[in-house]
Order: sequence, then structure tokens, then C-alpha cells
Amino acid sequence: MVDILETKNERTLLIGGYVEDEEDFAYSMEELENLAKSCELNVVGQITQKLREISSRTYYGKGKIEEIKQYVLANDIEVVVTNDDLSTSQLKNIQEEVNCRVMDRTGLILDIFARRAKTKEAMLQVEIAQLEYLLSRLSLLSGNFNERLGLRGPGETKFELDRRKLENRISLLEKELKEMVEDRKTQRKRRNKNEIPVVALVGYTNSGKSTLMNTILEYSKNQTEEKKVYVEDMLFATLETTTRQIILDDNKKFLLTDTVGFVSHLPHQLVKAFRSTLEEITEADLILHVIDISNKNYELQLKTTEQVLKEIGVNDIPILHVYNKIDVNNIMTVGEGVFISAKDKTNIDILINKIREILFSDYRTVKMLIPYTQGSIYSYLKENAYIKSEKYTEKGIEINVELSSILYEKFKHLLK
Ligand SMILES: Nc1nc2c(ncn2[C@@H]2O[C@H](COP(=O)(O)OP(=O)(O)OP(=O)(O)O)[C@@H](O)[C@H]2O)c(=O)[nH]1
Ligand SMILES: [Mg+2]
Repeated sequence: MVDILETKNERTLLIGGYVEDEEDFAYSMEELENLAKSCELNVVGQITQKLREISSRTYYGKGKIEEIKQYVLANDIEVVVTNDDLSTSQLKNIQEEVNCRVMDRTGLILDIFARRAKTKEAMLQVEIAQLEYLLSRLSLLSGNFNERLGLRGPGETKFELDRRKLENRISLLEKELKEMVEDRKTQRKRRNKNEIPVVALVGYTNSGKSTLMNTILEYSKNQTEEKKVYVEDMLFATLETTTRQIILDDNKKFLLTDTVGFVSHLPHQLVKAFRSTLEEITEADLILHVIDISNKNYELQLKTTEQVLKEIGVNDIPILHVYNKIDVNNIMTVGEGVFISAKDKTNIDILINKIREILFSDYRTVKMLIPYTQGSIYSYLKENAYIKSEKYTEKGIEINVELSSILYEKFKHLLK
């Protein structure tokens, strides 16, 4: 794994500019601080600027750059993190002016992903994203490199060599990833054959997707503690999708998938590298969009998630808004959807009923008579449908059963 950052409690200054919408900007700076803390950076302060015009050389104005430089000197700042999307040459120029390492939001997010990746697939995806990022910022890095070595000039030879090395490594990793993804696709196909509907938990990072997964698991007949997933109060606790089968008390079954969270300005390298993981969302029958209603910026988070969903090609899957954390902030009038607390397990039954309505709208309740000679059908229905009542008669077992349209077609000859 390449190490872009190697941060160790370094004294850090956050910088950022905004054109309008000061409130959204203040929030994104707050989020940047959280991202920096997740990278174990020691955030000492922040300098912001309302941008009247954007300097093509250093992005921020001349006076601001001077202020940043002075701050860096006076406070022993080791890393400056910018909230803005700067060109490599702008980053390079700022780096030279303020005389310390400058990183951007993308670099931070990539570093968090690198720290959290645990499975082989996630590690591969993160490394590809990091290398793509390095490749796009190569001139910045090789400039540094030259400086350190006391070289003069752009150092073209080293630059080209690095570029080729990176490109080769990327294609090697992509090949490895592709093979892994193929395996998973085959597994998924097998699953689809079973025709169990898939529900995907999707949403902003830290909104409570994994907590909700664990809570819904408790409503499943086949639940065990080991099936629970990792929950943590930090950004990007989940980096890999996990799928669990849920069996409701009336034998209705679905697969529930927990997915990686989104963040505003999710680096495109990550979206690209995680495409195979995110694709699972596009194959779901229902998306539960989990929104942290206790976050004052939940609307922005909601929009960001919707944007990413569009980007990965979700357009005709039903989406149910699940407003979470009502135990913290109970405002139930903000929109259509279900209002729950995944942590306190409030309104989970309402949510499950909604899921039932959407996924199992083709279910119907009918009366059947199963001759005693066909006891295996009875056992099959006991497992795969919901027998609401049963009576033993002379001709066989009379049942009142709720079943899917597929099972209905299969057994309609037994209708009474
Ligand atoms: N108060 C409150 N906290 C909650 C609720 N649901 C989840 N949390 C907390 O929110 C934090 C994040 O929860 P996760 O379930 O890990 O969130 P996630 O959406 O899976 O996050 P990522 O995997 O990082 O994208 C944890 O500290 C949870 O305990 C809730 O209903 N109420
Ligand atoms: Mg999670």
C-alpha cells in the first residue's frame, strides 16, 4: 500500500475559501476538521476567506497567502489542509509560498479509506484510488522530491519513470480486482436465482446504516450475534459491503446489504475504484436511504447521497427515506419517510412493515387443501410461506396461507 500521508499528530492548519452560502461552507470546514482528526492530525486552527476572485496562481488572494505563511511560522504548522479543489500547480505554488506540506480534502479521504480497509478487495480498491491520485499529483510530488535531493530543473526523467511505474502497478491491481469482482458476481447471480429480494442500506457516512443493519438483524428469525456488523462513531467505519439474510416472523425473506458511506466531494478516484462495490446498490430491489436527522446539515447530506446514487446509475429503484436518530432530535415533519432510532430500536416495526409492503406487494392469502399424500408440500410451505391457520380434515390439511405470486402459481392446483 502506498503511503501518501504518514500523519502522526502533526500540527495542522485548515484553510478554505467560499464564494457564497457561508453556512454550508462553515459546515464543510467542520467536516474537514473531522476528516483531519480521523487522519490523526492535530488541528491547531483554521483560516478562511470569502473569495471575490480566484487567483489562478495560488487560488487564495495574495494577502491571505501571506496570512497563512505567518500563521504557519508562528504556530509551527507542519501540514496545511485545504478544503478546496485546487489544481496541482496551485497546490504546488501555495506549498512553496507557505513553506510546508499542503494537502487537500481528497488526500485526507483517501488516507482514511487506507486506514480502514480490511478486506483484500477494499485494500485493492483503496490502493488503486491512491495511485490514481498520486498520478494526478505527480508533478507536485516529484517537485518536492527534487528539492529534497537538491536537484534543479523539473527532473523529467525521474518524473516519467515514476509515471510509468505507477501506471503499471495500477493496471496490475485492476486486473487482480477484476478477478475478485467476477467471483463475487457469480455468487450474486446464484443468489438472484433464489429470487430473494435485495434491500440496500445507503447514506452519508456516520448516518447509522450499520447500526440499523444490526437492529433489523434482531428482528430476523435466524439472527446470531456473529452476524452483526461493525459500528463506530467515526467517518467511514464501513468500507466493504456485507449482506445478511433476514427472515421475518412470517417467513418473508430478503437480503440486507450494508454499504460504504458517502461524503461531500467524495473523490472521483474512490467512486471509480469502488465502482464494483457500489454497483451492488444498483442491483437492489429497494434502497433504504438512511439520513441522520440529528445532524444540522442533514439536507446537504441527503442531497450529496442522492447525487452519488445518480452518478452510479441508480434511477428506477424505489428509495425509502429512513430518518434516523430521532432519539436525539425528534423532528418528524421534514419529509416523506419513516422516522426511527436504530439505536433505541424505535419504530423499527413500522419500517419493517413498509419494507414488507414494497417488497411483497405480490403476496396474497389463499385457502389450500393439501392431501396427506403430499406432506412434503406442507413442509415446504411451512418453510417458505406463512401459514396463518391450519385444520386437519378427512381430505387433507386445510391451510390459510400467505404466499408469493411465484409460489401461488406453483401450487394453485391445491386452491380450495
Ligand atoms: N443517538 C443515536 N445514535 C445513533 C443511532 N444510530 C446510530 N447511531 C450512532 O451513530 C454512529 C455511527 O453509526 P454507524 O452505524 O457506524 O453509521 P454508518 O452509517 O454505518 O457509518 P459509516 O460506516 O461510517 O458510513 C455510532 O456512534 C452509532 O452508535 C441512533 O438512532 N441514535
Ligand atoms: Mg457503517
